[in-house]
Amino acid sequence: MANPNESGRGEHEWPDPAASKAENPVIDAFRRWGCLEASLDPLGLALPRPHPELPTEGEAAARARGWYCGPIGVEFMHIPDPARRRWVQERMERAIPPIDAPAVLERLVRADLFEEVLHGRYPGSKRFSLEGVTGLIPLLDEVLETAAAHGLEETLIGMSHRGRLNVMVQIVGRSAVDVYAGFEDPDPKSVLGGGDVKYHMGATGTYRTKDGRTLRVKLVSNPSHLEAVGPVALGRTRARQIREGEGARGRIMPIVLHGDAAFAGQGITAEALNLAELPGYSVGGTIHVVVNNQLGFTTPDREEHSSAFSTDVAHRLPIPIFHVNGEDLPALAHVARLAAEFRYAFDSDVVVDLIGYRRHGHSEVDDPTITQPRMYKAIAGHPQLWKVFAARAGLDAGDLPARIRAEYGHAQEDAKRLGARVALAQLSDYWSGYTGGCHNASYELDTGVPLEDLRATAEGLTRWPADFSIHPKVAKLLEQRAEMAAGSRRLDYGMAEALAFGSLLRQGIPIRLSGQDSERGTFNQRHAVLIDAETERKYMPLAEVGAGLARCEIYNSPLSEAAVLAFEYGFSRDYPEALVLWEAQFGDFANSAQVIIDQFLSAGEDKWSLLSGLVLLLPHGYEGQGPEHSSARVERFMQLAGEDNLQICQPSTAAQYFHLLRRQALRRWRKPLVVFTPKSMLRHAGSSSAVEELTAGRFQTARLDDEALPDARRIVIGTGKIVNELRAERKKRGDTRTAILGLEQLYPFPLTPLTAAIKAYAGARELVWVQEEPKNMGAHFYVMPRLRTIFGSGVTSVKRRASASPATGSGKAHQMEQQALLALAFASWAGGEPTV
Ligand SMILES: Cc1ncc(C[n+]2csc(CCOP(=O)(O)OP(=O)(O)O)c2C)c(N)n1
Repeated sequence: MANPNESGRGEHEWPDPAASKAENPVIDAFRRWGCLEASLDPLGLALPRPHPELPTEGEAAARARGWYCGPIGVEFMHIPDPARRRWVQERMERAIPPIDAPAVLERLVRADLFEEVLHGRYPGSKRFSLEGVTGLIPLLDEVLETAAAHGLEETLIGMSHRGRLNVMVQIVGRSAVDVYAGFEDPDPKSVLGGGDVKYHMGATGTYRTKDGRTLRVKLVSNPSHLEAVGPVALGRTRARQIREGEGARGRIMPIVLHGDAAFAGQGITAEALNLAELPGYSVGGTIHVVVNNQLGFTTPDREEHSSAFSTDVAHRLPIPIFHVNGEDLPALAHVARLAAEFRYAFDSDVVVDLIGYRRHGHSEVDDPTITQPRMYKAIAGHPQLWKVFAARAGLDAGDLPARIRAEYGHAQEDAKRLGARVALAQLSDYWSGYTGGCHNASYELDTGVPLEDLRATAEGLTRWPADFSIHPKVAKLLEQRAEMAAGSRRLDYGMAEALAFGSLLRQGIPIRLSGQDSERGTFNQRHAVLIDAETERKYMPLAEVGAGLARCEIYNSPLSEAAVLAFEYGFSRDYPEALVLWEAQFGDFANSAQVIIDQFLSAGEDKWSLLSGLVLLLPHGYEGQGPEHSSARVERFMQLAGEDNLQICQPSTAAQYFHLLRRQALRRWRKPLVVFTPKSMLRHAGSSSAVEELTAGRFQTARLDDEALPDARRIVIGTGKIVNELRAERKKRGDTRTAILGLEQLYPFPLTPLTAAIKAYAGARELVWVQEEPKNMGAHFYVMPRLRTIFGSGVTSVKRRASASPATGSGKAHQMEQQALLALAFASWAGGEPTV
């Protein structure tokens, strides 16, 4: 069931205070600063940074230097919990264990030669080679082996371009033939205008541990926008863990790989790290690996971050950060083991900074000697990692390289003959009942709920436990909600939403909603989670609306948009049966998550054939609250609309909102739904509904006029709040010649019902589109040609004049504009296009 009481930050036990007492100050200094003098750069170009507090003389210093300034540098003294610090310390202050050198050598040969064969066979192709950091493969091997020993059964990997193809083969378990086939680019006609480049595609497969266990591996589809995929992987993991139930955090673990420049530079990294310990988002710890080649395209790391390491952003968490020389294989394996052990010991994130170099240019078509001549001179004389390792370990690779080179060579020839694209990712079974593609009328269904069920739901929604001290204002609100269900008061949006959620939970459909202040609701409208007035204990009425309910999770999110929306998108990807919603505080703030909207929600199906039924609740409407609290940027969503990729709706009544939410959950068509939600209209009489409107019917994509106006000469069409304002204005004017229609679904455009609604007014000579937004915003550009198709030349529009900013900052100016807008909407004029 919902878990508002789940423990979060600040609940750690610190069992042994004695462990934090001051020890030998010399050793302590190395624990704190030793990483700065560690020997981390395989090229030997990045000099250690001598620290004044690190003594150079003495037995204790020599011992501590051996532990903390060798091939591993660790940052852990910022962790407040002495038990965690001691855990790291104990494992650092001993010798690095030996490794199975022949086995590691084979893995390195495979990783290096996979790239070498690609380089030879597809010269000039971009592949974002792993060479220089091929130690990543044995590192991941060790993480997976260690985690498997702790019960891991599945991992979800989020990563960008660097080494992705190599990881697909060595870790995800896809065949080299499948991956090389991407370079052949066969059957281009099948992906005209769609698909994605090969180093962004997702993949699923199986990893085999040395003792014969198999792990499911899911490599998450990734857009070019660096770091965006990390929180998507976390949301997917959380969904998979919930599906699996008890103990699943041990069985399913995410691994997120980062580039050094991107980890330091992208804001979403900080947002995503911040999710680690929050009850609504935690996944029992993520293994982060920074695949650090000391460069970001042409830019050296000293120009990428102000801090000594690219990983400093991770200091925000009480977790260890291990830096390791990427060519020291025993050290690398040790760090990988420690990372996985730490995750399992403390349910915690952990960061490994794997430091290597980049053998070629950023992509293989780029010449790096132009910008890093010194570094690339060193790289030119630096052998591949497998050769370095074989020499150091005193191993003779024998015919292994020749065999593996031949193996990959044959794979490439097979790929050439294949002549077809290979689907590297398979959807999980739970997607089998759902469909994407273009809309089909057969997907539609009635979404009403019998009155008895609504009343039973409402009963659960409006009571609270005997020992719960309810805030008097909330008690009053719940009383009013009870009246709404009883039929003695009209329903508002808050109750319509609660009844939609409650009725779905009773039907076995899980709900997950997160957003800033979403438990109470920014506009004091939701009250999905009640707070005890004495103890601040949380109580969620939705969890009490019946027996055997589906799971309900409603969370206040942290004050982030990009990572939280990415997380919820990820969650929706692995929970198609659930209604998953993300709410922006005000619609404008969704801007901060635009990458996720563009790259995943809008384009995910086109690029990767992946569906999502995520709902975005975006408060929208012009109410004199200023430029950043007015517009959810309708225009941006309209511009993204194509191939029925999204649903974009603005329900203007409580009942419409109820049916829209239920439609989203009950249909088998899974498409993201963008809902422009009201603010002042939340409790407005004009948008209220009778409870009976919830008992039958479905969401109306075009809202008809409540008044019969058979002689209407004009039709005014709008969407959202303005429709209610137009109706009030019509009443004030005693106008009987103007019919008012609401466009409740902007996309997919409801051509058939809207045409029927318009054609019903046979005497209408004018059709006027009215919007609150300026001419260059809102749905104007999108709607006008469509209305002309239906109505012909008599279509005009009323809107604010084109503007650089969405709205005025003055409440009074807003009122003047709004009055002018309504006046123009009712002024009969022909041809011109007045603006306010
Ligand atoms: C948000 C974003 N900005 C810019 C780019 C263009 N870009 C692609 S890779 C790259 C360099 C990334 O460096 P790093 O994170 O260190 O990874 P590396 O390629 O070195 O492995 C850049 C700037 C991008 N893909 N995404």
